[in-house]
Amino acid sequence: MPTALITGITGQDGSYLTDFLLRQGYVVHGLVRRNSSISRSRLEPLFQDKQIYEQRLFLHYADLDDATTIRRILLKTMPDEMYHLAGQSHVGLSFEIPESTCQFTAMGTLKLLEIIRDLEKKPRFLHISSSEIFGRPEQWPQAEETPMQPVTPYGIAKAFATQMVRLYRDSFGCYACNAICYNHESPRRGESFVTRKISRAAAAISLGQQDKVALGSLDAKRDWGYAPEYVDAMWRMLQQPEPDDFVLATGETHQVQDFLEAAFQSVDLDWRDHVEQDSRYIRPSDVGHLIGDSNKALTKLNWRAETRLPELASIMVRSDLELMRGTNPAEIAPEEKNR
Ligand code: G4F
Repeated sequence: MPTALITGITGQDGSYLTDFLLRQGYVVHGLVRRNSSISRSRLEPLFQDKQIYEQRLFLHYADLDDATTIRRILLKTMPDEMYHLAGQSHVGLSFEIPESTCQFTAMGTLKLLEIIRDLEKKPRFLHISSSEIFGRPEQWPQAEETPMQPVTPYGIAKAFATQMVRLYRDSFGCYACNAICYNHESPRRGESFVTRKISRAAAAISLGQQDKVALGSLDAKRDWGYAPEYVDAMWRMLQQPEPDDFVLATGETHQVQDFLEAAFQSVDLDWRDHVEQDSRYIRPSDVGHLIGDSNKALTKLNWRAETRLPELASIMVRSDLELMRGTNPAEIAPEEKNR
């Protein structure tokens, strides 16, 4: 059986990737932080499955800055593929904690690359990069070769990690790739990200549990896709004969306001009656017009994002409605604070 190791296995992408790889017949090992109080609820259904947990799915404690432990786990598990999804992923928060963001997102990736460089049996390595590396680009849409111009601490950390992956590929012969992901959302998205904040609010308001939601900039634009489709592309990347970088995006951008409109419309509400603007959610600096060009992924991976914004918003609201009514145990909300 092929074996994969995932950092960040408890997150949105980590949990979808685990589902995907288990369906493909993999043995999956996941790293979890030792001192973490993070909910593992996204993996809960798998823990309950006796055919899966501790048969084909194993968790190991390791912090990203604990190189000795990670090396030991890699030597023990000898994965064929390694998916590096872990890191501080909240862009707004990265302005408040820039040092630890860089510590985990930038240096954490470099430490993994250093460990892999020394291994006799090197796993194929995938780093989840981000559209944030393009910052305020001068080229639309952005493709793999678009210059990096990050404007947030998170984007700068991701740019460092992305460039290191390229260096280890080109200079040390590692099979190392960057999935340059644009925003990808789902019912498993953390509650502090804008789409999930909106889908939860639309559901709660329609059930009469809440009346208002406080948001920051409504005209910010993003290229939003559906997360389960993106983990499929991540896997396809590691099946290629040669390592390479790929942009994963829908090729469409929308404003936060468009997502609001679609989410509230799906429960017959007018968002204008329920949204308050709150300057606490406005960032010191935000990216420019980000829109991804995934033509290379289409040509080489035969992958394209299928789900578009109105459907995405309605999937998320429907799931939150079921969660709040207690009829959707499979998509248990992570305990994350609203920011
Ligand atoms: O949902 P967001 O926090 O996502 P953001 O900053 O684009 O980052 C996400 O996508 C990146 C690209 O894939 C990833 F690299 C990153 O790890 C993360 O997954 O914010 C989206 C936009 C921003 O412009 C923000 O200013 O929504 C705006 N916004 C407006 N009101 C808000 C809010 N964002 C948040 N989180 N909360 C609000 O109340």
